[in-house]
Parts: sequence; C-alpha cells; structure tokens
Amino acid sequence: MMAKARFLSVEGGEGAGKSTQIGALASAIRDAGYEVVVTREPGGTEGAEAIRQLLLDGAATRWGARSEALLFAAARSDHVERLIKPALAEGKWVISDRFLDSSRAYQGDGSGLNDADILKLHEIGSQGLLPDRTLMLELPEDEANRRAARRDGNAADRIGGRDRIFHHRVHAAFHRFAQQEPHRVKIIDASGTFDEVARRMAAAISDYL
Ligand code: T5A
Repeated sequence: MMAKARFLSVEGGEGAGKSTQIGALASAIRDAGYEVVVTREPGGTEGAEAIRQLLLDGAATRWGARSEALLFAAARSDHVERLIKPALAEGKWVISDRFLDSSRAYQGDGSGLNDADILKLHEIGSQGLLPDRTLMLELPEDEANRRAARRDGNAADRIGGRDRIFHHRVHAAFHRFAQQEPHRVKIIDASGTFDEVARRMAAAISDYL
C-alpha cells in the first residue's frame, strides 16, 4: 500500500541552495511513485505571487515589521487554502520552498516580533497547518554569500539585502527550531557538491517512502 502524501518545507538562508535542491528531491519522490507539487513562498498562487511583489520589491522601509508579517501571513493563507491543502487532499506530495519557519525567523527573531504572535497569525490565516517535515539547509555564511553573489551579483531583494546582524538572528532562529522540534525539523549540511547535498536531502525523508 502507498504511504500517505506528505507536506515538506525547505528552509535556510539566502543562497543555501534550496531552489536548486528541490528539483532533485521532487524527482526522488516521483521515482518512488508519487505525484509531487513544487511551490514556493512568498507565492505559489496568483494572489500570493502578487503579494510577493509587494513584499520583495521597493524600498527597504516600504513596510514595518508588523505589516510585513501580516502580508506574509495573508500570502500563506491563500497558498494553503488554494494550493497546498487541495493537493494533499488529492494524495499529492507538496514541497514548499520556504514556509512558516521563514516568518518565525525573519519577521520574528530577525525583525523583533514575538514568536507567539507569528504563530497566532498562522493559526488565523492557515489554521496552523505545519509541514510533516522541514529540511533546513545550513551553509557557512561566507559560502552562502559567495553562491548568492555568483548568481545575483549585488542585486539583493528588500529582505535579502538586510545587514549581517539581521541574517545572524535569522540563522540562529532556524537552528533553535531544529533543536526545539527535532522530529519535524532536520538540519541538512548544504556544503559540498550538488549530488552530496541531494543524497542528504533524500536520506532525511527516506522513512516516508
Ligand atoms: N521571507 C520569506 C521572509 O522574510 N518571511 C517569510 O515568511 C518568507 C516565506 C524570499 C525572501 O523572503 C524572505 C526570505 C527571503 O529573503 P527568494 O527570492 O524566494 O526570497 O529567495 P530565497 O528563498 O532566499 O532563496 P535564494 O534563491 O536566495 O536561495 P536558495 O534557493 O537557497 O539558493 P539557490 O538554489 O538559488 O542557489 C544559490 C546559488 O548557488 C548555486 C546555485 O546554482 C545558485 O547559483 N548552488 C551551488 N553552488 C555550488 N555547490 C552547490 N552544492 C550548490 N547548490 C546551489
């Protein structure tokens, strides 16, 4: 009998290799006989992609921390209701490039909002839906910066372009989530070659296949 469809999120700082690895992870799951929907946050639905533009474009001061958190929660609400839950209900796996933990890390620890408030917004917007498993890609800061710079030059978005202290807080938050929820959140060493990282990602969900 086929195992049940799972909801996975992939998290980590900018340039850690999330988008690159998700394709390989989806292929490994498809090879095991499942349908897989790959999506991203902010975004994934028409409405949430429109909110993505509002969030990532424009001046650094465009939004305050609270309005930013509300916009992420609104985008996620639409994403969960119109894409993630229906796909899971049809027996498809869903892999989301970022999800709630990004709001907890960037708008919570990074921007100084309370974790309990972020979780409350998630309860209101998305009925508290959590991934079955979260793969947290971890890469030394210098290597992540090198990878992101090779790809983008100096063109960071509104949030990626924040200072080192902000990104340190984000990184520490992700680490804390893995310690607090070891069954859900698995740290993946993102250093090394594409194939090495892909093998670590596949191993972290092999118990589901
Ligand atoms: N955000 C998001 C919040 O603040 N709150 C939230 O709730 C949410 C959901 C989203 C921004 O929004 C913030 C976080 C972000 O700042 P985004 O454009 O979606 O921004 O970008 P990111 O999610 O940050 O992802 P990036 O595209 O910057 O990084 P990835 O996906 O981790 O990295 P990737 O795969 O593009 O790889 C980077 C480069 O490295 C190379 C790739 O080819 C690429 O060039 N690479 C490797 N090079 C060598 N060896 C390997 N093993 C490599 N793997 C990849």
